[in-house]
Amino acid sequence: MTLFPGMVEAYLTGGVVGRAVGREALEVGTEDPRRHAADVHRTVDDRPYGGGPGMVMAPMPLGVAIRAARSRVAEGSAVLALGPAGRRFDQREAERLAALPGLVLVAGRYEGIDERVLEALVDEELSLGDYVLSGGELAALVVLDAVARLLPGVLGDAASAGQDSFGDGLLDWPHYTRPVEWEGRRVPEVLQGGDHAAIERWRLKQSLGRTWQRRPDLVRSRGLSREERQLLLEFCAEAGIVPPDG
Ligand code: 9D3
Repeated sequence: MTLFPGMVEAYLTGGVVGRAVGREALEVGTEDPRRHAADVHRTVDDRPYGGGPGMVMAPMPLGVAIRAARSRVAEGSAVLALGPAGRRFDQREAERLAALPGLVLVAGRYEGIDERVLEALVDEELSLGDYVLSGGELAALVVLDAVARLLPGVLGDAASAGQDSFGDGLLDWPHYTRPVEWEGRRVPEVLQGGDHAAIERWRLKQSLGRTWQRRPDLVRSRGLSREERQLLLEFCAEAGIVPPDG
């Protein structure tokens, strides 16, 4: 549900989601509330009760558009509104949504959506984080992308969603390709050899170390096995940084 269906449709012509739509692993449509407006000006917004700046998306025609969208998805689908006051969207939420038969994503514009529409027709509100966007469309596309790549048949064999950052609660290890030396910087020696156990150990150590350096919150909430703790201590000793305590 968007006042800018062209923005959403443009995104669907490329990338992983576009290919998934092309291969019919995924079906996406837009519903424009302006098309359900009753007046000659196709009005979708109005001034806020109580005064103040900006405009509010009015219950009519928004409600009709959401119901039209709902009629196009399977029973058991969720209706989600994207807005700055929503719960923070994350990978766990993406996994939960990917298990549903379908989604209606409601992208707000202006100052927001009339509260009664949220109460009556929306199951939950989602935010991307603590920064200000101009509307919900980009947020809806972010949710669509994160959920779509979890669906069977959307990613190729090579890229498995399970291997990604956050799939196991850790950030990626560093990646390198040719040349072996670029502007004086060399690819780590261990990656140039064929010792696959050593490479696996090095990658896990880098993942643990980078996650501890950049996102200690992820390490704390995930916890570490005995072997992971040992690797992280090694990383911290080599990098001269403070290891986690406990
Ligand atoms: C008056 C204060 N603003 C709230 C922080 C008003 C306002 C700002 C931005 C109202 C709507 C919007 C449009 N934003 C979204 O639709 C949005 C959003 C965002 O701004 N940040 C993070 N996630 C999201 S999801 C949708």
